[in-house]
Amino acid sequence: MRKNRLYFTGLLILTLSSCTSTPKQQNTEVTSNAERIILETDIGNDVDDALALDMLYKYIDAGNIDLLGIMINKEGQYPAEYVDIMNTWYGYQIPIGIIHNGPDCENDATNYAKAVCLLKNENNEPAFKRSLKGGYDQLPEAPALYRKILSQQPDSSVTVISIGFSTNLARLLDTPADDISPLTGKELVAKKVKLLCTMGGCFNSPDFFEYNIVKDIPAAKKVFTEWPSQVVTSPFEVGIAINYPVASIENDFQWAPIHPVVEAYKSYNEMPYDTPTWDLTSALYSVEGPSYFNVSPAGKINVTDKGATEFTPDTTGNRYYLTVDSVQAETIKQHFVKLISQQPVHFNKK
Ligand SMILES: [Ca+2]
Repeated sequence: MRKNRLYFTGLLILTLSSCTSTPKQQNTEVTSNAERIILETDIGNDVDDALALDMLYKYIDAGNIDLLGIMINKEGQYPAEYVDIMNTWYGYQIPIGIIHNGPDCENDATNYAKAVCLLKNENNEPAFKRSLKGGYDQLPEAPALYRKILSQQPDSSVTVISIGFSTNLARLLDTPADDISPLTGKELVAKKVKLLCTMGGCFNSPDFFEYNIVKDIPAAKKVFTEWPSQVVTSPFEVGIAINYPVASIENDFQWAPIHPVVEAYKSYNEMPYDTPTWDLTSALYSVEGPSYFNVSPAGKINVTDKGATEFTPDTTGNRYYLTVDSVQAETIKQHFVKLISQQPVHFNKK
């Protein structure tokens, strides 16, 4: 397995684009009860980000969420270009924020985002349509886009799903008041965000240093300590207990001549392989709530200098982590397969 999701002490162990109608502005379609979501992702590193993003488009399709923005914390052209492909393929135009001078992760895994972007059809044309006209490095940086989006939302209404590094979130907290908002980043988050749900950490072994934490330890320390809202994290041990089955990838997508998540999956690792659902579990909790999981008592989460995560129960704390038993894991797996293998609302074979 190529995943670099887990570190032990000091050592890494761990167009065919035939589907889309004209991209739509989702805001015209969501219900008033839709959860307001911003995704923070290192898409292009591990393929679970692509699966999690698929889930969010399906939740938009169902009217469950309003996806306000997709913030990327993996640097480079291809993560943003892949998100543009995903937006286009699923028929939505979600604003994209990018990162400059982020953690170095280019060689941590096969960059499936790049692989999908470079795919060609039988006419040697790009296999998937884009909506943007290139210039992916000119997209707004995530902290600025967060400020713009958050300032326009009702108070205590936004959920941030963070399934990558904490870099953008830490930078957001440090932003000063500006023309967009008289509030600092931390004040803006305190006013507008009701929940941060992360995929990160590990609570069943003190010697495990989980990838999302260890790639930017200072940022993770800052976010787990200073982020004003409630924080719920789905740790390493949850996602690795729930494997998305390769049988679904091979059999459940026959309705799509070519699919940007299936192509990502096939390029990420040597087929056939099942894949842990780390990032999917965070998306699930954020949108559908705690019923699929066991939730820890209230407490505090400390990130150590080496990148371990320590939980201390504290009735005055507002940090929580998730666990699952084997029955819950199976139920969640079946739910993921059903959700991800369904056709998008805007899928069009023509
Ligand atoms: Ca991720």
